[in-house]
Amino acid sequence: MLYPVNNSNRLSISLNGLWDFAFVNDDYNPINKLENSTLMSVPSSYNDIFTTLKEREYLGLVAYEKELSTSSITDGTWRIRIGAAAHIARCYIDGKEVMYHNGGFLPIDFPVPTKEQFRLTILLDNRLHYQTLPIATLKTDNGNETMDTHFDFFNYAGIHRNVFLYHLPKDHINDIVIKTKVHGRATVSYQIDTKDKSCTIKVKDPFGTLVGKSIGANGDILINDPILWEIGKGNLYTLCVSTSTDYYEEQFGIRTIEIQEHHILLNGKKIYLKGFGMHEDHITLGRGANSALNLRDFKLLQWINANSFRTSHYPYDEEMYYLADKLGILVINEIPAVGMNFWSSTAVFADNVVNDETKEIHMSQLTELVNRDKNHPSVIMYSVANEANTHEGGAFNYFKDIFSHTRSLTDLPIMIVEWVGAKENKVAQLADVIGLNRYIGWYVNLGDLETSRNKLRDNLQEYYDKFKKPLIITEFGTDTIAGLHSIPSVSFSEEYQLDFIKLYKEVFDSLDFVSGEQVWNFADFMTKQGLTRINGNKKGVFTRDRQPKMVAHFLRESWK
Ligand code: BDP
Repeated sequence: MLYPVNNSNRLSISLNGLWDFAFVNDDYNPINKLENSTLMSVPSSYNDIFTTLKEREYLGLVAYEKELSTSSITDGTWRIRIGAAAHIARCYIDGKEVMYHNGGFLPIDFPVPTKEQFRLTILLDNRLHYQTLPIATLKTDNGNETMDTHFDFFNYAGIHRNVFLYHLPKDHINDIVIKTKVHGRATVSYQIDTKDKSCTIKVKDPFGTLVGKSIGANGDILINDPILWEIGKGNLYTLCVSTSTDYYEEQFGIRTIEIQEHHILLNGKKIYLKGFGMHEDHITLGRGANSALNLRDFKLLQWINANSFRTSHYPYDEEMYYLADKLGILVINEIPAVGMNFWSSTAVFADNVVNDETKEIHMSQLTELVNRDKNHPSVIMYSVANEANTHEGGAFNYFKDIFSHTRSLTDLPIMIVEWVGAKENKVAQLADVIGLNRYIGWYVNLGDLETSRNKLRDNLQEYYDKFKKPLIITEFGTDTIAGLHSIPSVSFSEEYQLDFIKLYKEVFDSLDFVSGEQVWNFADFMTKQGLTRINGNKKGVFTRDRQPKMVAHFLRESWK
């Protein structure tokens, strides 16, 4: 489905704001209007709005409710679109279930009736298990249901992204797929999913000048002297589609991505990624989307001279990709396959754990992700998992299918982000690019940066020697308390973060097969309570309120 817009043929109404909200039991049936409700802001996580731990760390179902009317336009179709709601959603119209969705980071889109008045209920379950992404273990402790999340971020829940009630004309355009090739000139191949096979297509260049035209639902348009999409130059073309009943404008960029030996090429030229793994994480809002905060993050990415980020560990709000398109920032787009690792000897890839059913969910979320983001020039590769137990026997068969499914969806390179050593790794040969997370000098050899230097170099070299693929160091960093200074530099101080990152950069600079460095993390972020997490993970180069730590100034200079 296309993103809701307003134009002469389409109407889109924001449903953001205050909704009725309640914590409800597992047997809750929305047949009647929600009782004893409170107000909840949409979009936001509900967790940090409340003042008791019971509500913040609640496990189970919540209900959101709103009265709506769609009788102002009686022809065509009305739909609801929720950018994302965590994690398992059931949507009801006047108490009748109309939509089920498993996947808290991807859109939910469904038709609603044309009616004077109806009640929309969204029932959300924040319980994760082995057949969800991310993975978690549900168990009973002292008679209470509890959940072990095997990932390092707070399990925020709620309606996290924009909600629209939108109207589409009869025989509307369902989808637009755009692919580009560059050969001196550029070929823009398009596919329009519409009944009107004689639709009109126009292409406008980044200045709004008409540069190509065509008729028909599929075709190629040749562009002379294309203005390429480049790092720092978000040159965007627009494909304007008119059918007998509908109109839609979709932006795209002209650029190529290739892997050549151990290099990543953008428009035929070798690139080196500089940037971060990020999180959607803010004070009070939790994982709720907000344009001001999104923009602030991009201003900081530009300030620090970063050219890229990974959507660790889940697909982000669509506005983030739109901003990356506009500003020429490269995105590694990650699916929420995180937590496939129990940090113990218990097998993850096994019958009753991460199994064929999990694989189906994993694949269907990849389909939804590529479908959503296929036309964004900023997306240069997909990451199919973060730190899965790829040394396990069962991991190869699982990921063989995940990779071949992803290849059937996209021509872009596919990455897997690894923690296991090269020797034990049974999966990385399936990838085009390997992401490596390394914490030598932090989780091991803490405080001993000299030993860490050699270990890190050997570690990366082993990866390259075995797989001969481009390597991006997708995570490296230290927990750092803003304002804590120490001479000599010791763990948790701003000096130690600086020394650690300097050392890693020296090692990367000496190895030709390293194609990028993404510091962990862009900003401090909330996690579950834990002995090594003092009010969250403090590996940010920026604080949670987006102010620089000392290392930010060093990165800004060296990424110039
Ligand atoms: C890696 C994870 C990341 C964590 C990070 C850390 O990929 O999600 O936050 O380590 O420990 O294992 O800070």
